[in-house]
Amino acid sequence: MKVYYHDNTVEDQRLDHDSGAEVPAEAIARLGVLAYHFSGPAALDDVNLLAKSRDYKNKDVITISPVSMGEVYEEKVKTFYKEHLHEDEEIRYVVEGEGFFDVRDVDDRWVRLKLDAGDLIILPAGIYHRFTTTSSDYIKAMRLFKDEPKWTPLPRPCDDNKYRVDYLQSIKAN
Ligand code: KMT
Ligand code: NI
Repeated sequence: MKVYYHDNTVEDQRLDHDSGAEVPAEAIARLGVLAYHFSGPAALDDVNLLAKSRDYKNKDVITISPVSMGEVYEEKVKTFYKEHLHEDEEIRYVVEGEGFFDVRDVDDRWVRLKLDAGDLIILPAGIYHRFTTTSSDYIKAMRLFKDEPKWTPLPRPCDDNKYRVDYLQSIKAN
């Protein structure tokens, strides 16, 4: 997983937007973001174990591409890229293809995580983030969720949201 500061230019969201400044793994961990890589024959078992250990019971697989989505693809990709938070963890495992997750750091800078096949990310509840496909326009991702998924995206600003407040509190000591 490659992690770097976004260059903050607004042209095509699917380009790399690599500012050239890498972000170390510790900095990501301080934001409460967890990153793993599971590949090889036991990869799915490893994903299932992790899901089980965090009490995740359900999953689905989504393919985001012009071929699978047809004409709503462009619209969907724009929606995923709107800054938001969730009141629950967001776990994503990349089965095939690639994608970018952008998360806000403590100074409100965009940190871009490039996920390739085998990469798994856990975004904590309350973190502002967004997602986009890359210029390859293809990702097949597993989405893991608990019994009752609360994946409604709450658009920024929602700074008074309890999960936002709790999240900021939780990373304070880091
Ligand atoms: C999200 O919350 O932005 C998504 O689930 C993106 C699609 S999964 C790669
Ligand atoms: Ni999200």
